Amino acid sequence: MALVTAPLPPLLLLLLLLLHWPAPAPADVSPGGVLYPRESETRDVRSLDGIWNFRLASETDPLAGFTHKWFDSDLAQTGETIPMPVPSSYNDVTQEKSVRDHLGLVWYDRTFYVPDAWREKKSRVWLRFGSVNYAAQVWVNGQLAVVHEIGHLPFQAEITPAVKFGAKNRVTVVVDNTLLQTTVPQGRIDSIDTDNGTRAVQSYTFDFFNYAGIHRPVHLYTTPAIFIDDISVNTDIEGDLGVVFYNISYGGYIQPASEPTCYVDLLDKDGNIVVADNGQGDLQGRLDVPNAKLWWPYLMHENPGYLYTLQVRLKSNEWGTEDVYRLPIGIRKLEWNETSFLINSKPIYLRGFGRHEDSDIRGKGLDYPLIIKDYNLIKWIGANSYRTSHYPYAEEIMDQADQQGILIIDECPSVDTENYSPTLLQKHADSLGELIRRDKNRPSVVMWSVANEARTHLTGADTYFGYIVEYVKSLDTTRPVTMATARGFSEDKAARFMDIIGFNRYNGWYSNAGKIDTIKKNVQLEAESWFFKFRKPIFMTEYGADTMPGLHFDPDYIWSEEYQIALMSEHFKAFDALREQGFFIGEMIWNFADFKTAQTYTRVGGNKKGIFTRDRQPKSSAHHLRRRYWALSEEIEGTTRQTVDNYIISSQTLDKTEL
Ligand code: BDP
Repeated sequence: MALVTAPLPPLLLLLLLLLHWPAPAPADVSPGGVLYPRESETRDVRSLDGIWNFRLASETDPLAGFTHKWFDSDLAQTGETIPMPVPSSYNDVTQEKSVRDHLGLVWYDRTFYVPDAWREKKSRVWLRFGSVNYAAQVWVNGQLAVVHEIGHLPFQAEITPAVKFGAKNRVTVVVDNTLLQTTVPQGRIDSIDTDNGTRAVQSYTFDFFNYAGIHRPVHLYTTPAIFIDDISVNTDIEGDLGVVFYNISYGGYIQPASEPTCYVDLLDKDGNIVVADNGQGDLQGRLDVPNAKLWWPYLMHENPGYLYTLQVRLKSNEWGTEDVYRLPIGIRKLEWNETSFLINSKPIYLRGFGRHEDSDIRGKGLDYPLIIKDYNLIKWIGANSYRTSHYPYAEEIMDQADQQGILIIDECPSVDTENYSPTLLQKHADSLGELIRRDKNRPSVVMWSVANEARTHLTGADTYFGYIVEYVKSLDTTRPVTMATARGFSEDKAARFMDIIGFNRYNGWYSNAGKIDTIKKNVQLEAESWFFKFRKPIFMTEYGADTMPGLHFDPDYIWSEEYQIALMSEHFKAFDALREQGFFIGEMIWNFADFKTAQTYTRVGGNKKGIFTRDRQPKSSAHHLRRRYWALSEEIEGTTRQTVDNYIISSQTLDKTEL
C-alpha cells in the first residue's frame, strides 16, 4: 500500500491532540529520585503484575474513555475487556491484527487491596511503573495520579491521598503509542487510502517494532513519612583504598524544623559491615574502604561484578521515624584519554553486541527466564559488554549486568534523530536526565550513548548535540559520552562533542553486498579516519549481515550462514589490524538475536542479523564469534580458554614425520 499525503482525518487530529494530554496537572508526580522499590524493615513492596483488564480505544470515538471517564469505574463496566498480561507488550498476545497494529490509545485496569496496617504506620504509598511505552496517564480510584511520556523509563507517584486503606482500590492506565516528530524516538502519522476509506498509520524509520503497553513491573510500595528520596554514589581508588562518595536526598518535610540525620554503612557481599558510619549524621560523605574489592568486568578478573551494599538510614527526630534503603554499589574507576578507555587502570577492549529487548509473544515485556538465558549466552560466548540499543533496558536486566560484570553502554531512546527542534531537544534531554537519574549508581554502566544514527550531517546537529552532551556532562562527569554514529566522518557535525566515537557500518551488506573482499580495507580506513580527525578512542558499534538460520551456500552467498561467518571474519581481520594501532577499543556485532521489525520487504519476519535466533538458539556464527571472543580474552586478559571446539583428533596419534 502506498502512503499518500492527504489532510489529516478528524480521528487523527484527535489523537495528536491527545498526545498533549489535555488533563489537569497530575496529583503528585515525584520530581525527585526513582530508587528501585526494595523491601526493608521500613518499606513494604507489593507487585501489581499479573493479568489486567484491557481494551482498545474505540476506532470511531477514540476519546470516549476520557469523555465517559472510564477511569471512574471498573473498565468491565464501560465495555468489553480482554485479559492482558502485565508486564508485556500487548501487540502479540492476541490473534487480532487490530491489537497488533493498533495506533493510539489502549486502556488497562486492575484492582488491589491496601492493608489497613499501612495507615496505622502512617506510611506513604507509592505506585511505580518500570516503563510504559510510549506515554501513559494513570488514575487511582478515579483520581489522576501521574502522567509520563517517553518509554523505557520508570516513573512513579505518591498515591496516599487517593488510596482506600483496608479496602479494594483500582488503578487505571491509558497508554498512547503514537510517535511524532517531537517524540523520542520520532515517528510520523500518515494517512492511507484503504478499501474502507482513509486510515491513519504510524510510520517510523527505526528498525524495530514499536511494541507498546505496560512493559515492565508495576509496584506498590511504602515509605515512612520522611523518606530517602534519592542516593547518588561515585567511587574512586586511591592505592589500596576504595573511596565511596555519597549524597543522600530526602523527601516528606513540608517545613523542616531540623534536617533529618543520615547514617551510612558499607556492607560486604556476606552482609558484614566493612565501613561503619562516622556517627555525624551527614547527608553527604565519604567512606574509605581499605583493601577494597573492586568491581571488575567479566573475564578481566576471577571475581567479576563484586558488589557492596550501601546501607542508608535516615532518621527524623522531629517525626520519630526512620527509613532504611540498601543500594548495591561497585567500587571502580573509569578513565579515558586519546587512545584508551580504562577500568581500574587497565585498558578495556569491548567484545560485545548491539541488542534489543525483544522476544516472541511478550514483545518488549520483561521476562525473567529470558533475562537469565541472555546473560548465560553472553557469558558462554565470551563477550564482556553490550549497548542497550536503542533505549534503556529494564532495571532487572541492568541488575544482572552489575552482578555478573557485564559492561553497559547505556543508550537513551533517540534513534535516527532529525528535524531538530526545541521541543525535541527538551524531550531528548529529559530522556537522558531520567536515564542518568535511574542508572547513575550502576557500576556496569560505563558510557552514556546519546543517540543511535542521528542525522548528524543536517543543519542544527552541532548546536543540538553540543547542548545534549553539555547537559549529560552537567549530570555526570565520571563516564564518557558516546553516540553510535552512521554519517561519514567528513559530513558529521556531532562526533567532536563525544569522548569516545562509535560507528555503525554495514560493509558487505548495505554497501557492496556479497563482496567480502571490500570489507577489511573499508573498516580500517573508516576507523582510522575518525581517529586521525578527532584523536579519540574508536570502536565499531554495529556491523553484520542478515542471515536465515538453516540457509547454506558454499561458496558463501548473502543471507546464508556461511556468508555471515565470512563477513565477520573480514571484520575480525580489520579489527586485529586496528588493535595494533592502539586507538581501537572494541567491536560490537549487530545483533545479539533476531528481532521483530515493522513490516517491510527487506525483512523476513524481522531483522535476521542475530548471532542467535529470536528464540535464542545459535546460528553457525555464534560458534564462530565464540571462538574469537574467547581467543581475544585469552590474548588480552590471559584467560584460560574455554573448550570452544569439539574433539577432532588427538595430536599424539599423528605421526608428524609423515606430514
Ligand atoms: C542500523 C541501525 C539498526 C538496524 C541496523 C540494520 O542502527 O537499528 O537494525 O542498521 O539495518 O543502521 O540491521
